[in-house]
Amino acid sequence: MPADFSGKWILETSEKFEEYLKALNIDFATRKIAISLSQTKVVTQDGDNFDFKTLSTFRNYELAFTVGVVLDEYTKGLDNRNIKSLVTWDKDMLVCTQRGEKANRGWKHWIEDDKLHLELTCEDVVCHQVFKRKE
Ligand code: 1AG
Repeated sequence: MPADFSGKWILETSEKFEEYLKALNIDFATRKIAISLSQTKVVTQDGDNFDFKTLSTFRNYELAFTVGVVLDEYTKGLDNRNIKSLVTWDKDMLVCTQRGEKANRGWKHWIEDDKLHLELTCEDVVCHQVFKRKE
């Protein structure tokens, strides 16, 4: 059975998020808002087709992708960059490489003990977020 990411997840812990935002050149004021937010992930999964919605009171972000298919992603409302994203499986982990202006950019999602983990990487910064199931 492949990992099941679907459901509603709420942010529980976030490490190095502000450093990650800095690496993306997000300005001071926006960073202060962003780090104070509660984030919810709403994930739907149908085989290798995924839809990740990241919701907050400030901004929302949606990413729909198919594993193994390169996607032109525009990070609207985040750092507003155009990137080429490719998500692949590494065992039960979703691994995304985001090619563009920023070096070493990408993310990983995995499930461990019924928690959703997200590692966001940009340059030499790795941010680690953990989400717990909502209701
Ligand atoms: C992502 O996750 C990132 C989703 O692709 C959003 C999480 C963090 C924000 C990243 C960059 C922030 C840039 C500017 C800050 C402004 C607003 C913050 C709003 C945060 C809620 C949207 C990978 C995966 C699929 O879950 O998307």
